[in-house]
Amino acid sequence: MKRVLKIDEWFHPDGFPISVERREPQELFEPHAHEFAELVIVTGGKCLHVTANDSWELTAGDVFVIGGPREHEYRDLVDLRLINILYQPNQLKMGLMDLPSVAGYHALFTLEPSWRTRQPTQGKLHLNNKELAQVVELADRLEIELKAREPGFGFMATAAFMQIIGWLSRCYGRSPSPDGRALLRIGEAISHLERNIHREVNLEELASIAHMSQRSFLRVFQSATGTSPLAWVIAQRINRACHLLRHTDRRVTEVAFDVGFNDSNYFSRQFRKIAGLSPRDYRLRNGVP
Ligand code: RM4
Ligand code: NI
Repeated sequence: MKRVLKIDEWFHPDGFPISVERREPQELFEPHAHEFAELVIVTGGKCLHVTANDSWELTAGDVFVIGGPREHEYRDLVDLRLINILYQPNQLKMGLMDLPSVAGYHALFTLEPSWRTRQPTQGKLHLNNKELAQVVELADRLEIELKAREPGFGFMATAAFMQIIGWLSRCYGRSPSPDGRALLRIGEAISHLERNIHREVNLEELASIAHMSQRSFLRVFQSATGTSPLAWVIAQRINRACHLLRHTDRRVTEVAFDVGFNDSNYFSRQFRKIAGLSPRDYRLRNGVP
């Protein structure tokens, strides 16, 4: 059976969902998956990075995200040095604010971790020296907070992590690799969908933002996200609806309209399909009368 790195072995017992593991150098490590996600910043040396679907050479400046269940390993290590930032995506308490309008954010943090190959996937985000120095400095700050664990560390560490994510998302936009570009174009389309979540966006619009034909847009979108643009929009809207149902006392019909549906029966059907129960029951179950 393949090895899965466990949350309780790699995170502090206080449950804080971010942890930094420096590897200077990275030693040989058997193939493994994780119960958490892993943001990897390569600071020196080189190696072959092997995942279940593909393998590529790593050198200083390479940055990638491995989604938990995806297996990976490092081979042919030559003084490889890296910083692992381990995090539990669902436990993070950080407001993304306008970050989803940055295409690179989707490319690196939502698309890349689940990128289902058959697409070529050589070197995606690669930082130049200045960019690398900047992100290493932020990672140092994050690590200092996590080590000291003084009162307020959770806030400070989250802020440092947010800076890292924001900075890398911006860097991704300057990423010249063809693969990075493909993810980035889908990222642009997703940012557009997010900004216009309340209205109908048509395929023509999306394909033109991604600079692809409608057919290849659908194909690449599906392979990057595992779903169609329409299903993606509906899932986002239902997600927002869940939030409103839990945190406001807006009526179900109002919530439906708030998140961009114009038919509350259709909304309820879609809600049930995704959440497994009706909006009303969802609200009750979450303790809102
Ligand atoms: C290992 C290696 C793995 C990482 C663990 C936390 O040395 O870098 O990829 O998952 O550390
Ligand atoms: Ni790993």
